[in-house]
Parts: sequence; C-alpha cells; structure tokens
Amino acid sequence: MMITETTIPAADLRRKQPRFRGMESGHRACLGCGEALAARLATEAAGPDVMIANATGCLEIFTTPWPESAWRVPWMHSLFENTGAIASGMEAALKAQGKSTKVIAMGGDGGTFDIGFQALSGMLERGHNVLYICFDNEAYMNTGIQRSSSTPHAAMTTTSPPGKERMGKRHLKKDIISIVAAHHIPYAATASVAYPSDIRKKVRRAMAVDGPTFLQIHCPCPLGWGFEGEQSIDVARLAVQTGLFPVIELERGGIAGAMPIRNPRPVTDYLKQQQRFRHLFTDDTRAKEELEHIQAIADHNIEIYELHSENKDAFDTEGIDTVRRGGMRWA
Ligand SMILES: Cc1ncc(C[n+]2csc(CCOP(=O)(O)OP(=O)(O)O)c2C)c(N)n1
Ligand code: SF4
Ligand SMILES: [Mg+2]
Repeated sequence: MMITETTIPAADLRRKQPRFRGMESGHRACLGCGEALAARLATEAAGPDVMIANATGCLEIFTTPWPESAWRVPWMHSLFENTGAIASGMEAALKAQGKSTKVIAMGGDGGTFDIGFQALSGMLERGHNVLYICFDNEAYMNTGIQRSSSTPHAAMTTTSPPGKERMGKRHLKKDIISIVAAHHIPYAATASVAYPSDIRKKVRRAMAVDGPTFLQIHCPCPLGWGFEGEQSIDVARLAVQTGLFPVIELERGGIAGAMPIRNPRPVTDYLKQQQRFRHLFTDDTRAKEELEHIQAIADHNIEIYELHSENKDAFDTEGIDTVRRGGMRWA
C-alpha cells in the first residue's frame, strides 16, 4: 500500500493513539499512591508482550477487587512467599512453548525483602529470564502499616511505635539492592517515582536483558507515611536529594551508574514532611541524636556511591526529567 500524505497533524495523531497502558486508571488506590504510579509507568514502558506475577499487597488488592481488574496484560496473583517461584515457572513454561513473552514479577517491600526473599533469591540464582520489580513503600501497608525490614531507622509504624524504649524502628533499612546484586545478575537498579523517565529507561533496559533483572522503585505511601496525597512526588524527590534513597544501577554486581545529587538537602527537609518521623521534631532529648544518625546514613550513601555532583549534569537530580506540581516537565 502506498503511504499518502496525511492532513492530520502529528500531535493530533498522538492524542488519538494513546500509548499502551498495562494498568488502567479507575483502580482503588489511595490518592497520591506512589505504588500505583510506579506500576503504571513500569507497565507502560514494558509494553503489551508481558505476563505478570503479582504478590499479595496493596497493588494486588487495589487493582483486582473481584470481579474487576485494572490489568490489560495477563496477570496472576501469587502468594507473598512464592512470587519468585511462580514467575520462574511461568518463564519456564513460556520457554518450553517457544514464546518470547517476558515475565515480570511484582511485589511490595514486605513481599520482597522479607517473606518472598527465599523464592526471589532462587529465581535470581537459577538465572530465570524475569524482571522482578519491588514497589518499596517501606512497610506492610495493606495490613495497616506494620514495619518491614525495609522500614527506615526511626520511622514510626504500628509495630515500631516511638516510646520509652526507642524512637520508632530500632533497626536499619535492609540494603536489598546490594543483596540482590550479590547474585551477580546482569542488571539491578533502584529508581524513584519522582523521576518517571528514569523508571521507563530502566524498565526498557531490563526488558532487553535475557536473564534475571531487578528494579527497586521507591514509592511514597501518603497513608502510611503521613502526608497529603498531592505531596507524594515532592516527598519522593527529597528522599533522593537528601541521599537517603540512592538511585543507582548495577551490572553483574558492580556499580554501573548513579544519579548524582546537584544540591544535597539536609535530611530534616525530607523527614519533617512525614508524620511517621514527627517524634524526631519534639523536645525529646533523643530526637537530636536520631536526626544526626539519619544524616550520617545519608552522608554515607553520598560518599560510597559518589553521588555529589560538582557540576551541572543533564542526568543529575535537578537535570533529569522529574514531575513538577502542575504537570510533567519533559526534556
Ligand atoms: C504469608 C502471609 N503473611 C501475611 C499476609 C497478610 N498480608 C497481606 S498484604 C500484607 C502487607 C503487604 O506488604 P508489602 O509486601 O510491603 O506490600 P504493600 O501492601 O505495602 O504494597 C500482609 C502482611 C499474607 N497474605 N500472607
Ligand atoms: S495504603 Fe499506601 S500503598 Fe496502599 S494504596 Fe494507599 S497509598 Fe498506596
Ligand atoms: Mg510495602
């Protein structure tokens, strides 16, 4: 067929043909849910030729209230503890049928750092061709905000309340990306909902790898962290800009890239936005010490990943595309 000149402007064409959406709107997530945004961005970037295994958790619950579903791709609910095993089986079955459909496993931090960790480790070690995405909102949100091994030090949850004994969670956030990278998988990365083009780039990169890949996306939870839904992106961005959530890439266990921080912000800028840290802004004598401790954690991250950017960089925390209030800013 001859392609003839069209009178429809390209912008109109783009509007008439919206890009692929693996997860539709109209689900039941809270307003400003970081996890919902991250899942939408990731499935958009992955495209239609995927199958998803999704662990129990908020994402699974708010997208599939029987008999409805927000998913436009084949999707299966797995248990908390076996997402890695289910995804491995799906991949093996597709391979046996000679199909190239990519399997994506999805889980919250509880389902990934804690309960599903054994199956995840096995999946990575056996080299399955699966992209595992962890939506890290730093607690077991779906069951009422219990602490997980991803909950940051000093955060208040229903099972780590501040009191006489301690100021919120006593332990440190588990360094899951290093543990995953220690499996020497081809590609592992962290990302944040504040930087959507970075998420898309990393999903596409992982999709192109024939082997296990892992993406940890930092997803603020307005309900569990205690802030208004409209602040989600600001809070997510501050986690990166303070150094508390380093955005990095690893290949075969070694650091392959990092998003530099142009103007590192004090951790208090991030913490004071959230009710889960409100006990650190009281006249309790332990509060100052905890704030210093958290600042030391951020400084350590900046040092070990060499995140301080001395010059303007197109891909640093100020240069790269981010979501600003009132709409997207695209390069
Ligand atoms: C083995 C097991 N333990 C506990 C539960 C109850 N449970 C369902 S969802 C959930 C919280 C999920 O937390 P996370 O994985 O971090 O996902 P989020 O809801 O925060 O997105 C829990 C504890 C379960 N379904 N299975
Ligand atoms: S509780 Fe948190 S993670 Fe769950 S739907 Fe609401 S905002 Fe999202
Ligand atoms: Mg969680």
